[in-house]
Amino acid sequence: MKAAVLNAIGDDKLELRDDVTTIDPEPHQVRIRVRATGICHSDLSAMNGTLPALAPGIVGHEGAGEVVEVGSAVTDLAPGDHVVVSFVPPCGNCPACFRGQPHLCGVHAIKAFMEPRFKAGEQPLFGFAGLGTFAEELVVPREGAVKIDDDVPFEIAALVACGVLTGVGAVINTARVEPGARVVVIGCGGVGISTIQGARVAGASTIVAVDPLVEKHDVAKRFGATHATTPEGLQELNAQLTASEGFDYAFDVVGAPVTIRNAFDVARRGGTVVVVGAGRADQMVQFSAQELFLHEKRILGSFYGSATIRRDYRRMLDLWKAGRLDIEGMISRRITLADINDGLQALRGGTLIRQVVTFD
Ligand code: CXF
Ligand code: ZN
Repeated sequence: MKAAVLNAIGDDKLELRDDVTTIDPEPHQVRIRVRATGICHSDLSAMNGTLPALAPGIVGHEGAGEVVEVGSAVTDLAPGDHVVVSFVPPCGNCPACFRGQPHLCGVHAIKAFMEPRFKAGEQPLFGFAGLGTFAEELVVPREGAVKIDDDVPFEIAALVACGVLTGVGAVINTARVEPGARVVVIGCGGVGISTIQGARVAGASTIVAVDPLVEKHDVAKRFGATHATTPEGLQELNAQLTASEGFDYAFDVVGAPVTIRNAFDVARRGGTVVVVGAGRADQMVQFSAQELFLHEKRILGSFYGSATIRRDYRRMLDLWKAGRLDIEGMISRRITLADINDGLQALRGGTLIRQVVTFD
């Protein structure tokens, strides 16, 4: 099959090959034919070493497709089923799953990260985040494939797999934003736009979008932002909209020390700072010992929208069906796998929300 291979961390291009195969599914695994995958910023972060990834391997972690083969122990999925694939398949049987935090389950995710499930000739290939959707097929644990209705377009389902759920989930699951809240969202990529949409769905009264690229400001407003500014203009908007008291909720959707610190600074005393952006392991953010207790701001990490995937994929698709989440509008461009390097380069340019790779 065809796949785009990352030969070494640090490469800025993927190698298109047509001699890649998957392993045969084990009893509890399923083989999926990928029908659509989004190109997420985290794929670039895997390639450039910001996020942990093993090479040679296949990146891509935001996908949907069709089941083509099920392992001998899988009784509740069948060839032909349409599924969203997840980079955190919950095992259902560990402390994180038992306490109701299945998005923090490491059982399948760690195994999948370390265990190559592809080969190019005899060379084993890893899958980024345990997936590797820049390939025509992949093998995942049964818990990592969630059945959806046949009438949902694969490109819509693909975006739900990462960007949409990460952003909307940060608002409704992690932060639990309440109607009337004043919200600021720093960073307007695919996850940032989804965070803005989540805030709109949650009934926020004020949604300020912050991005250095002014081209993004009108885009953010299309998805529900009530105001938009560059980082330099944020203090002035804070003065205008909150009398400088600060926002109830400040979302960092960049993952850089400066943007996390800005989010902290524009949250009100007693407000909530949510770190959604996927930052580097070696970058530090500073807070003074005094400001942490004195201002009683709550700093929450948000991983994968604090999602329970079997509940939340359906919730996202129900909101989309009801016209309350605009997922089509997030698709800036459709390409094929042959153009993946062009797609990655375009994403580095910064102005696109989501590009979707479709497969026939
Ligand atoms: C990432 C987080 C780290 C694993 C892959 C996905 N989240 C969003 O892109
Ligand atoms: Zn992603």
